[in-house]
Amino acid sequence: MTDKNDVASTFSSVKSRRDFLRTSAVSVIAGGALAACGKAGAAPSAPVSAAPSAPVKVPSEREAADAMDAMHEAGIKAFPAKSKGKGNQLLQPVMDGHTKVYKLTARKIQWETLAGQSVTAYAYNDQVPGPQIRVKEGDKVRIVLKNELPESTVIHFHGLELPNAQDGVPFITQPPVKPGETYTYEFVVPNAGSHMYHSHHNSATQVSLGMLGAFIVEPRNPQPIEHADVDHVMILNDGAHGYTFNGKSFPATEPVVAKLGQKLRIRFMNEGMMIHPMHLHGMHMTVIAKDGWPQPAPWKCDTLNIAPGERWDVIVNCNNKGTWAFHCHILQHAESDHGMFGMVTALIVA
Ligand SMILES: [Cu+2]
Repeated sequence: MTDKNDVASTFSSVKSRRDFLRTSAVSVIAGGALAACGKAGAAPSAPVSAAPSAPVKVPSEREAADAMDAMHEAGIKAFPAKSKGKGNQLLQPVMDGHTKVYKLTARKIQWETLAGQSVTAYAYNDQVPGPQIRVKEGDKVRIVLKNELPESTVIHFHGLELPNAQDGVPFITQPPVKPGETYTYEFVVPNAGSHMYHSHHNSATQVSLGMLGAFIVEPRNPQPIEHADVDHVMILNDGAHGYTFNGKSFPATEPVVAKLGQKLRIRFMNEGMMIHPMHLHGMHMTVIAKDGWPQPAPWKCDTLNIAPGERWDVIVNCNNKGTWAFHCHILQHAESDHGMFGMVTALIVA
């Protein structure tokens, strides 16, 4: 049962949803995501010890419920909210003979995870995630990294089975790329699949701040099951920027959109440091590949755990019309008493 004190404390913790979203990212950095969602962390700017000069009106249970519901509704109504900057944009190569040349500049920028909520980011080409590199098995590629960060960095091509010298690990395969320096990687693209590129230097900080991107290798001979009408890359992160999909937090996350009857391919990639069981409402997912490798037999699920470093490719037959919630099922990553935030988006089948 809820007594009057509980109702009063719930109501007093219900500051604005905007205040909550502003404080939640900071709390995640401090490792206190739970606190951000709970009453203690929701309103750090409101000292509880301040003595009110006027008597406080204790709201009714119904008033408290209405106040909470209004914030939940506001979050949903705001989706998909506009914010500055879009990551994971396809990067077109410059051709040098038969070699595809991709230029990546690492720079410190300000990045919006939500409208009006700027965070410090380390970004490739001013995007979080960095631009999407999409090549074919057997392509010759050259990646030119220019480091404009205030610290050294490198690029590791996560999942690609490269010659050792191109593996991008400081003091194992190469020296760190110092601020102001440029470093070139060059290789023939080996194994197909949904891969990633990211920093492998001071990586808990640098990857958390945005030094990451999708490196997708299309196979020369695709399997019939992987033909899809819509191809959606979803990069999960949970570091300095809070809980994000493709560098954005709900309600600024991008919806996944497909037409009724279409086949949707989702490429989940986890660049964070926590597991995220991704749950889709309304339709199941057919898992076709793990870390770029085709599964011996496709299998079905509606909740798929994506561990740090993993990539999972799934196909969704979009046969159920509607707007379907699509979120991480560690609920503290997705919802609080202030409404949905972080790792939430929707699959819209129209
Ligand atoms: Cu999660």
